[in-house]
Amino acid sequence: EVTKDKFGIDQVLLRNTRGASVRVSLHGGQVRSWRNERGEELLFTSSKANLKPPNPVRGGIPICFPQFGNRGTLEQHGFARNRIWVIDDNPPPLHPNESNSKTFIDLLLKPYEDDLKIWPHSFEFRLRVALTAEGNLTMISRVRNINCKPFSFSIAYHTYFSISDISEVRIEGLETLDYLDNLCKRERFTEQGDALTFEFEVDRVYLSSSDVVAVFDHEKKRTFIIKKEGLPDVVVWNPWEKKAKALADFGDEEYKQMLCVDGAAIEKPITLKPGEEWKGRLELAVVPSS
Ligand code: TA6
Repeated sequence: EVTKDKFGIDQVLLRNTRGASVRVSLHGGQVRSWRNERGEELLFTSSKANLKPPNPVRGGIPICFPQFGNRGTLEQHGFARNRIWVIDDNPPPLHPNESNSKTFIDLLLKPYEDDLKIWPHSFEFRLRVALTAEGNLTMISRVRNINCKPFSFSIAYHTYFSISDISEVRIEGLETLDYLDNLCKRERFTEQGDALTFEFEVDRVYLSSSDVVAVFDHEKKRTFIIKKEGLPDVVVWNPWEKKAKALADFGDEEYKQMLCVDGAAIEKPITLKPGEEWKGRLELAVVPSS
């Protein structure tokens, strides 16, 4: 159902028959909450997050579009996460197997005048957020070039997973991949052969990853499974202590309870000719693990 948050911004609550839920804000088209059927929150949001538009909200799943990072004239990670989206009442149909979820909401972002001044491309960004019967969260993005000259964009679903202890987490599915290290001028390195664990700040873009990545939370005995289509790269970020302290909207100790693992298309920006549409899909599941 649709309610308003304390700033009067619409938010949509999706709930399935088993009691799992997803809450999406029209501020940024941002998933703010994903809970399992026991009501446990699966996404991290900082206790110091600034929820007031147009601030980016530290947590949930901000959508980085049309750029990732802060190169050029656009704001950090682009404008999409800072703008008010609208509910899309008559979206063009997705092909059949995408509409299998009963509970979903379709959101739409069109360019704001001010954004057209710095990013002069007439696009439509349609986002379907769905909750499956099993409690999985799926996000389907469709970006279309309405009728202007070709444009390119990068995109990332900046997913803040809630974890029990960053030192008890490992990621499988990124072994042996090349990655760009944001902490070393985006230089290219190659991941060694076993699972990724964390003892310090990590800020990397893994390239051409497989379409499934697993994040094992040892203490909570559960694993996040990330399935993606059209999103070749995976961002992995934990600020660790020093960077977290330097961020105003990040509690000093909170870095221990979060990890960003983002389905993304960054290394090779996507180019759309007039009338062309790109589709990217992310499905998040959480399964018990020994
Ligand atoms: O790689 C992820 C990253 O680019 C980090 O460098 C850090 O800036 C993070 O995104 C968070 O960005 P934000 O603008 O949300 O503070």
